[in-house]
Amino acid sequence: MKAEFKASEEVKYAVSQGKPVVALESTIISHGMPYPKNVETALEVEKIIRDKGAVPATTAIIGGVLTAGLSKDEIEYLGKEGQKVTKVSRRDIPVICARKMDGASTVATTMIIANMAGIKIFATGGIGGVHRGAETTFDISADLEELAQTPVNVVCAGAKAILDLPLTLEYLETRGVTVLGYQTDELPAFYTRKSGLSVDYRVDTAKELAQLIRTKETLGLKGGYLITNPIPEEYSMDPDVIQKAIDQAIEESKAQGIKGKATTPFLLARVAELTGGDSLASNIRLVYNNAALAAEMAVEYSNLLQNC
Ligand code: PSU
Ligand code: MN
Repeated sequence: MKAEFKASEEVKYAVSQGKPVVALESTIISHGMPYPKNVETALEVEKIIRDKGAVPATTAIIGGVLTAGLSKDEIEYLGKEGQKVTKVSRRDIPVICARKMDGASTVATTMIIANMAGIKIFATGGIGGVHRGAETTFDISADLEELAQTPVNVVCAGAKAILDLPLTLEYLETRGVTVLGYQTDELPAFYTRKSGLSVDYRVDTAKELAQLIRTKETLGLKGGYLITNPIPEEYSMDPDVIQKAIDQAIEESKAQGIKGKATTPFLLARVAELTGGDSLASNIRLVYNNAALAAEMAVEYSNLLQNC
């Protein structure tokens, strides 16, 4: 075992027995939501996963160790520190580990940690993608590259319209990432159920999602699926309200010269402010919804393992 990697006893045992496990990221806690809602949400997500019969494995870098399965105290710490914790994507990992620092895991880093732990399914809110204006800024999230190479399957609510959604889909296609829609033909756009864009394949049951994962594994194909799960109707937002807030946040980020890894956290925080907390409430609900689907998939996936 690598000195820079650790799974909690509970996670290690569950994986070794082929029991259902769901990985969770921590940048959503430290950089994606304000304290204390972030901590409340992270703990509730773990509970939802347990209630469905799976083991949650929230991930982060703690004192230079890539960790799968955080304690309550560690989650509380990351939530309180917020933006002071380093946001760690793939390129940051070796330096943060070597310097024995703490770090919050993005989708890309969570996939890497989950893979080391043997976890196949991961639930989050939204993934990073191709930013608007990427044709000049080259701002494309490392999350997309990770989906192309690391065999962890990510359940999300689509991508926020802070991104260029058509370009994000094009990029995923080029890199061989299959985009699935859970009970939908249309790519969900995070706060809203619709984007006007199509997913690659619609899948109606958690059982079929688990089967698709197994088939990809037996074929020996690299990377994970992106499973998009629309926000429940009752929590979705007015598309005009959210679009206006996003447009304004992007204008402000340009005016203030926000760049690189600061861009996504800046836009997330500004959109939440501009919508007066409404977007945060939706954000929390869609994360719960994704956690529940991921747990159902993990249970189905575990059943497939036991039967073969
Ligand atoms: N999108 C969201 N919420 C988030 C993020 C993205 O709607 O919390 C976070 C995730 O951790 C994601 C990261 O992996 O931002 C992407 O950052 P970047 O665009 O810098 O790769
Ligand atoms: Mn970026």
